[in-house]
Amino acid sequence: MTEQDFAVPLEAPKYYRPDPSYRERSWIGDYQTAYQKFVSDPEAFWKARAAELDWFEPFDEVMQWDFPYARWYLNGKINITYNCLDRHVKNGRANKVALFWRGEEGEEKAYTYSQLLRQVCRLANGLKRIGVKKGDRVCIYMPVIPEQVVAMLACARIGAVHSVVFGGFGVNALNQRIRDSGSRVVITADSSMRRGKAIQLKPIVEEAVVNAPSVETIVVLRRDEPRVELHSEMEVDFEELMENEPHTCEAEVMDAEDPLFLLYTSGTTGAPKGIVHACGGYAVGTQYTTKYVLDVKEDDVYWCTADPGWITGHSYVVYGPLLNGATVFFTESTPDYPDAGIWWKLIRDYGISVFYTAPTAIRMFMRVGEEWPAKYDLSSLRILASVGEPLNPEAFEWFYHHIGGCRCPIVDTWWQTETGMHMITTMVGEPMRPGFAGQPIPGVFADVVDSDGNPVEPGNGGYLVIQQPWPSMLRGVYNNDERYRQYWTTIDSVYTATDLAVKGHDGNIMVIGRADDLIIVAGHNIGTAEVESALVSHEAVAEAAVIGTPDPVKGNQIKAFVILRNGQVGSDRLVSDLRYHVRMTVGPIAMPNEVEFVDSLPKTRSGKIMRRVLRAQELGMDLGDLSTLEE
Ligand code: 6R9
Repeated sequence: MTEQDFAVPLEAPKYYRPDPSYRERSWIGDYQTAYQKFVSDPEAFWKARAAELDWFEPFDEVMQWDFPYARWYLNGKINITYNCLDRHVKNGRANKVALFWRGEEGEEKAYTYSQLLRQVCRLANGLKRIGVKKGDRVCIYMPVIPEQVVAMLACARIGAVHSVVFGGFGVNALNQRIRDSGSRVVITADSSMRRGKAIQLKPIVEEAVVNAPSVETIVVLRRDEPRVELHSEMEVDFEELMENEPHTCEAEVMDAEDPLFLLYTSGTTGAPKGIVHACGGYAVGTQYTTKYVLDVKEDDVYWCTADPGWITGHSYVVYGPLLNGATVFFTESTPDYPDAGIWWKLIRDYGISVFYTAPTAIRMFMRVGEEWPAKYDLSSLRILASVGEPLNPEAFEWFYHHIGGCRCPIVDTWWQTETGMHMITTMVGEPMRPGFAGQPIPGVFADVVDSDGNPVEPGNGGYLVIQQPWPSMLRGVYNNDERYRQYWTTIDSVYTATDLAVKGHDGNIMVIGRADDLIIVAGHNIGTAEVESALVSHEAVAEAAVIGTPDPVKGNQIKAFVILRNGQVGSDRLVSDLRYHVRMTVGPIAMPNEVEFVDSLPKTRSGKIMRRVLRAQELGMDLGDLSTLEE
């Protein structure tokens, strides 16, 4: 980051103001009033939010803070699936559509709340039958299909801790996540569909479980005809597992602090981190934000385009919307297949009213042109939302004009795998400032500070921090307490988000990007370390460093610098081999766009690669402080 990255744009702020009816009809009402009410009594605020859920046993205390460990809703007993399903079935939503799924070729599946509950119970019973117990970890590696959601909920039903791994990851990434979590069961499918082609997942799982001794059973959903064979002793058919199971399964009584799931996120160095979320606080945080930030109402048809394999999918495809009894639309199809009009066609055909997507998708659509959305009537849309990266002003304007018809508010939500729920945004109905995510939501104390933790003056930049615990905060990093403590000790006694941000004079916060070694490619967090270790695992490679370089659509793309082993010669062929190798080990999203062969890499005296130097060189920027450079 250079000085000019920190400058607040000089021109007078430009705001977009939604029609006042948005604020009048929103769940949150006036933002300032709601925020002040929260500040006047944070405990009462979070108590009231928890009261919007059903608890088997009430909690004694809202929060206990034993730095840096927080416990929320002490001794409260809850099951998130009871709140996502049974509660709605009992309260008049039994026949309301919970999930509406559409496949690439137009095939459809709908589950009402009562049907979804039955499916979840049957799979939950099946999992119990093969020995899955409360606290066991279950890895879910599936395409974006209803069974993926059913699998997550079935685990939560019986208190098993799910660890969903994005279906685009390759063998090594999957293996690492299965091993670290000690998963007993892997739930997968034979294949996933992408642009009319079936991508085989099962061979990846077969390879990933070699050398993962914790795995006892692989549950395989068979989609293709003829059905793939289940050869090993370990493999069980998904449908057979559910087949003769009863349609009811008592929801396991979970303590509010019991773990609900693990989700791996790429770290700066070494292995990905298993972020741990707890049952009670996560349920409260996602129910609250889906309702009050995305403003979901009874009649909405809600579509969040994220894969349930990422945190956005966990919180805002699955748990948050179902906790609110919403109708969730989702699809396996990619945004440009069979053509770049597919998403707009889906919005029209299904009457989507709340649409939540990512800047990278918006920029892709900007590039292909507004004639695509112009072909479809998008008047069902009521609210637009964005997540994953900074929503740059150009993308904001395009989204606002061409998708939202200059009518829909855009809710730009800043948050992280670790936060579990939205933290900073512009609430529905409030004036929107393009380029700025907005302000902390009621329930959250956040600020931009310098490295000593002092709030910066408006108009300046620094580190984005959260100053008080919140219910859906991570409870730990699996098997790595030291890493967990770092979040709270990097800057004294506050949670450091590792993002750089600027505080505007109007209180709005502009998030700039990561301060650590993560590259965000098309909204996916890629750890430099993961890609580098994949490259180095290739026989021709001695050393490697990767950096992000700007890409107009994906935000960033990956460039790799590679030192070859003696006797190896760089060639176009080797470049393709290396790209393919990364694709197979980490996954297609991590594939470098460019590979450059070099003789040396800039390093610190302690041997750490100075990626910022590579990046500065690549982008023709000032090299900055080189005092720690080795030579
Ligand atoms: C939810 C999610 C977290 C990182 C985060 C930041 C970036 C997310 C953003 C945003 C600017 C937004 N990020 N939302 N940057 N504006 N609205 O994406 O979680 O995958 O853990 O990524 O994404 O850099 O630190 P996760």
